[in-house]
Amino acid sequence: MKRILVTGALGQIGSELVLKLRGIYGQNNVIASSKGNDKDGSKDVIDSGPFEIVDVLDSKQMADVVSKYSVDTIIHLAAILSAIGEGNPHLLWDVNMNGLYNVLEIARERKCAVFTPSSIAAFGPSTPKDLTPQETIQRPTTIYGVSKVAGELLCDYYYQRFGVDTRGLRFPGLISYKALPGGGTTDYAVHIYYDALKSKKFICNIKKGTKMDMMYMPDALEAIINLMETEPSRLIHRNAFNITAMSFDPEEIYKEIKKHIPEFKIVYDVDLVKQKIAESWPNSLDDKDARREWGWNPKYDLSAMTIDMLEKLKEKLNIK
Ligand code: AKB
Repeated sequence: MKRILVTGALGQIGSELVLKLRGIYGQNNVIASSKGNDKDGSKDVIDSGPFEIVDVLDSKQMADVVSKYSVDTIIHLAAILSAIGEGNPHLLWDVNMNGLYNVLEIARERKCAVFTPSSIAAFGPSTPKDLTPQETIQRPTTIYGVSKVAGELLCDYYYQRFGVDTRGLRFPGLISYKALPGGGTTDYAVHIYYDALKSKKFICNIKKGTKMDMMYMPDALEAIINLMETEPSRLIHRNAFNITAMSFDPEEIYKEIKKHIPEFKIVYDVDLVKQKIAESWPNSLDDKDARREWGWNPKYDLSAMTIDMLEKLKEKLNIK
């Protein structure tokens, strides 16, 4: 990776990834792009290096930016998440599939490498739930999951048919303090930290006992960079590596936060759409292929993440 274009650069992952990439590859070698420039917390991304307005559905606009900066790698993060997608499946299909198709076509023409996130959503109710294998049944029941499976296959196809260097990871729920997640099912695991600090009470929209895989953002950023820097001959599962760092249900994260904020309370008001999605996903993934093929090794478990999240959020929210 020498000249990197990041789409969706003001989102939950992008707003942290761009700054990290600029620190490693040089400020002017990482081009942040987004459909708009008015998201909270986006100032440091926009001010610290090149920023371009790019709608991933406008292939000419994207191709112009790729040639203007001689981009060799596209990290394609612009996408709609699971819960929002169930509210507007047509929009999700358009953005997630046509956006990816445009990225792959530009990558084919201009010989770029491509990173695309997949998700635990690529699995469904008939997938083995515990230690879900790398290769197993994938029959998702959400439009987001359908787009993720199709995306994994499309990226494999572009590698096999056209030699595009496509790579990807099946991310679990990502927890971070900089930008809020944008409408996923796992978002509760971010909001719980904000509410623990702000009001000491959290209304949880996912049922007790519903386990999902999760990861702290610093590990997710390392994963993207390590995967993209791996010698290609080592990669067997290019576009769909299972990765996880922890698996918990709402009670477990609540109890972990309560160790630091004893007066913290949780109540449940389950969102039926999100609950159905959560129940269709695995409890925990088996990520041994990622560990073997490119050295995946997360640093944060639930306890280490909670200490760091509370410390960083207190600073951000100016809470003593
Ligand atoms: C979501 O909940 O939709 C995402 C994901 C697991 O892909 N965080």
